[in-house]
Amino acid sequence: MRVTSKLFQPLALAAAVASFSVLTAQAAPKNPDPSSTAYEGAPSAVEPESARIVRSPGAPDLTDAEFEKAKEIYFQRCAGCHGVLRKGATGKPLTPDITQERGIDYLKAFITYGSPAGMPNWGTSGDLTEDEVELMAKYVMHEPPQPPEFSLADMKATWEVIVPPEDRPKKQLNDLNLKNLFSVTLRDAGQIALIDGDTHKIAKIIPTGYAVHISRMSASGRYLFVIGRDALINMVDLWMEEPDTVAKIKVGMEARSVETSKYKGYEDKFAIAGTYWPPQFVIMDGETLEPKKIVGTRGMTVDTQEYHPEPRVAAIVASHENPEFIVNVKETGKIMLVNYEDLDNMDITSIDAARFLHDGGWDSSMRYFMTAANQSNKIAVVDSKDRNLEALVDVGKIPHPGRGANFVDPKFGPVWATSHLGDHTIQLIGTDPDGHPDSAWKVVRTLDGQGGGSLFIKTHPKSKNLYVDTALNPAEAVSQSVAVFNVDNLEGGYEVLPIAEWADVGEGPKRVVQPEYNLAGDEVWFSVWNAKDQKSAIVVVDDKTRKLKTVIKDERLVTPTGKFNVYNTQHDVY
Ligand code: DHE
Repeated sequence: MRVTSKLFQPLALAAAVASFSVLTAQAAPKNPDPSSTAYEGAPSAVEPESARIVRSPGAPDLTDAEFEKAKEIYFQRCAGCHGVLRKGATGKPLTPDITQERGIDYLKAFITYGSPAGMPNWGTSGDLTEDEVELMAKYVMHEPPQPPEFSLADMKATWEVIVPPEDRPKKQLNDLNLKNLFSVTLRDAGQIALIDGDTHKIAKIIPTGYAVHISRMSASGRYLFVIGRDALINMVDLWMEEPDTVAKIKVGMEARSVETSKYKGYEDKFAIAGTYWPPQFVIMDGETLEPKKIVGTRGMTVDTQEYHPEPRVAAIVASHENPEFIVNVKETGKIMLVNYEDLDNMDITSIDAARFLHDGGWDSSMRYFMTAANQSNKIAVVDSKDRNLEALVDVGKIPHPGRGANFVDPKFGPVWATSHLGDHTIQLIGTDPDGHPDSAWKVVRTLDGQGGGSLFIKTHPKSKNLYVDTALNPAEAVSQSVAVFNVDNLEGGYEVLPIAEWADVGEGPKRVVQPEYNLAGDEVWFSVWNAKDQKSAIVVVDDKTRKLKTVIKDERLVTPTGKFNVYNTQHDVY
């Protein structure tokens, strides 16, 4: 096995040897020692790139070029769910012992058609060609290559302060209504669009990391933090005449989460980012992104207490009750309470929850962090005040709440709700142990939604509507519409809003994803997420009438997915 791309430099020799994958040239290797045959091809008249063959026992041979291409596709498309080391998380494990037993035809069919449990239909959607599907089926039968680590020095080498804090504005210099500004992920463009929530016009496009993922706000509402899947963080100053990046840093190879300190006295002081690879998180200066402290997450799993080499960092929230970040460690199923008062004598409390921790958000009191342990079909509830696990609540199949939705159930009082990737239900969990002790930390109600494949659910304190997307449902009619419930009449069922039809963007897969409210809570925005070379849009719905208000269309809106209203994100309103 040999890894040649710049990102994934040659591996630990031991790993290559252990894998028994041998990269050979067609000519005999000049050195028969297996540890070096893993890296060296013998001189040959044949163009080396085309001649090298990657071999793993039991897997179909691949040329070096094929292996490189498959590796690139894997890291772009598959690693997010199945893991860099392919040990599985949101997706199933894909280690050679399993994939070789399944066989090439089974793998090809699975990649082509997907599954109702959330595996995308890479073939029939047109994302991968037939040849690419076959290549990927062969690739996952090989030993996974392991990328290198990423140290403080590596981070510092990428760190850039473009405008130092002393040169930044002392007050807001633009006319934007910042509280109603939206940061919109333009996933495949590697950009965000700042969209004015009052005029529905794009105020600015800012280049960010590759396959940019989420935006989060600093406690003051001045700085916007954006993280790409390539672990590049852009820190945008919204006070500048034209908001722009004032600092950036790459914190690893692959990441999904960024957050900033929100505890009283620590506003805008620290930022934190968690990485999928390497499995670690880093605390940074909140004004410059200078990396201060890296903490690894490798360790034992919560249930079988086995060592896991790749426990990735999923959602991170900033506690309002203590000077802490709450960090979800996906594969070990542990939630870390990371105190940032003293980075040299760091106090980290590890809470045993369940595998595989993914996304989540606060209850309405902002004391309890409600987070999905998705493959365990549970919601873990962390009491951020008493700093312990309050409950583990059994829910439906593969909960995926985003940050969830808080509202008052007419019968059971304050609840937090999640939808599911693996089934059609929406479940409401009581969150008021003092006022409604009988309902607390129990599923008090189960609603039937449109179908599985739901990613996000949303309401607003001023709204009576609960919106549920079904972006990954295999049925077009379902993935292109949303269900909306009246929270005062939950037995009344749901209305379907044909969001993609309203967008009228023409051909394409057009998944409708992630409801997000404006500041006033009277508009809700949906992304109509089409393929990169097709038209996408944002559909704005009047929350009171549930009718179309406007469609934001602009050729710069390439693959919009997440939308983050500045005020709602800053204040955890959902
Ligand atoms: Fe996300 C949040 C991980 C695929 C859009 N996504 C998150 C969070 C994690 C995560 C850990 C929580 C961050 C936090 O709160 O700190 N997402 C992953 C994956 O591992 C996964 C499954 C596969 C991958 O390869 O990345 C994945 N995510 C997607 C998408 O395909 C989505 C739909 C489109 C996109 O832009 O890539 C997507 N993820 C989002 C959005 C949020 C998010 C919009 C934030 C929701 C919010 O309301 O806060």
